[in-house]
Amino acid sequence: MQKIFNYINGNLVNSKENKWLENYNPAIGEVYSLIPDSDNQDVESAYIAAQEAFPLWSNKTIKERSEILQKIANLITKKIDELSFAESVDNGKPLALAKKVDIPRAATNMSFFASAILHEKSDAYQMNQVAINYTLRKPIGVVGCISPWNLPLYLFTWKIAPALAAGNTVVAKPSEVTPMTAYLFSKICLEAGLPKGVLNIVHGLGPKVGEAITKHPNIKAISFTGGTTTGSKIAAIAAPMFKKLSLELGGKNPNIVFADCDLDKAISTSVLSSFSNQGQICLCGSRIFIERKIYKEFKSKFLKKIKNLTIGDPLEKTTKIGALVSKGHMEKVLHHIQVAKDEGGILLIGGGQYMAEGRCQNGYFVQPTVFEGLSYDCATNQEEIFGPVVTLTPFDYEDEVIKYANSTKYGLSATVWTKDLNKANRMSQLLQSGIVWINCWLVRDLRTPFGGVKDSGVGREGGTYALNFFTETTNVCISYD
Ligand code: TXE
Repeated sequence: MQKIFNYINGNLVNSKENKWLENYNPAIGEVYSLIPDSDNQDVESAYIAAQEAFPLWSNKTIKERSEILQKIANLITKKIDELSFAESVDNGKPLALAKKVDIPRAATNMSFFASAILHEKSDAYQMNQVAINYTLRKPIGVVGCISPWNLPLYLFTWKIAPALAAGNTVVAKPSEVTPMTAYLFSKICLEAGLPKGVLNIVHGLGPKVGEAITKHPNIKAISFTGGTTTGSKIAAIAAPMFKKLSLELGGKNPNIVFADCDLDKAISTSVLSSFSNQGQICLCGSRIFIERKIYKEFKSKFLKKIKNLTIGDPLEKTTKIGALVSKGHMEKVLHHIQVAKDEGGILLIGGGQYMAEGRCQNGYFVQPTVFEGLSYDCATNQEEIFGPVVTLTPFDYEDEVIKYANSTKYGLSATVWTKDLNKANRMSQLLQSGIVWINCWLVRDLRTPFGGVKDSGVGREGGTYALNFFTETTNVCISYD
């Protein structure tokens, strides 16, 4: 059985207690590797290594740091086949998706921040005849990065890249459900010559490893992406310790389709925003609100497209819908489908587990599922399902759909389909959302602020926002006389 190791102080090591956790291939429902079941002792070793590496790493020139991070980016690109395959096997996502989105984006995360630091500038404030102020941005020290299972290497590098680029050293924890590409990433760091201790990766369970990172008195900043419940636990521990926190949490995003939109584009993009990565993206638009005039047309064309989606073996080229990440998660999604039925939802397509044949007969597949006839405030339309389940709801007026859209506790992203720019601007003002996409979905410029309002999180990632998060500002005031 293949073993995954922690990456501490430049070495690939087992956990101190020599305990292991099983890692599943969700498309076939079988254990295929073991990961260290680490605990606070391993986090402590990682912390010590990171602390010792901090003076060396933070004192490197920006150019030196940039070059090493760029080397890591190049190696990710060179190993795209190996990494995409590993991501697909570990997570259940279609290999084609991993190769098109996850792994290229992981490389881009590294190269984006490798070059971003070359262009950073600080502020200056003139006080005529009195003084001049300028700001220094200093790395924080040892920081913690905790990432989820839905976009494993993509979100892992999204945190690590700005943390390292800004001169910090890192103790990182990938999801125990999808640890493989983080392990391969540690080998890439060794190959790229990243100095020992600069990045340390501790594998294991959230309540053991994640919590030990959060509680560590000398890890001064935590960047977390994952569930809202976990986010609130982390905030409860970190806030009294005055740690910097960036929390990217859940979503229940509205996808609003007005009658004056480009309907074909709205429909084909809505298929993607509903079911990409089996609906396991925090940005998926799981509540689709359609202006009543075009409701029937949208529904019939949307369902027709969904019928053509190929479900099954993630390694097959034609597969569009792979396996859910775990048995537990599949059961959670199936439970939500039952709740929707109990709430009186009318099932339009899907509605259950998909039983694949052959190699994947024991895999964790769920059919793309669409309901209508549910009220905007029922549990199905309020709770994050994080699977291939969406609802269709008609509306007549702008203020009505704003009420529906803003009714959940979440506020991560929203999509609006209309050709009327004034309407688009009005909606953007009124939507309680960190991100609004007009006539598109998941178009990402890495310089833009990324994050949510309400229970979708605290803080923004991306570009300067991330580099600011991973640094502390000192204002220097120099008197003129
Ligand atoms: O997330 P968790 P899970 C949502 C989605 C999903 C739910 C739970 O609704 O069904 O969250 O998923 C670590 N202290 N999203 O269970 O538990 C954990 O080991 C510190 C939304 O995977 O939040 C993992 O590394 N860390 C989402 C990471 O936190 C802890 C993406 C995320 O795990 C911890 C994924 C603790 N007490 C799930 N407990 C998004 N918004 O992108 C766990 N962890």
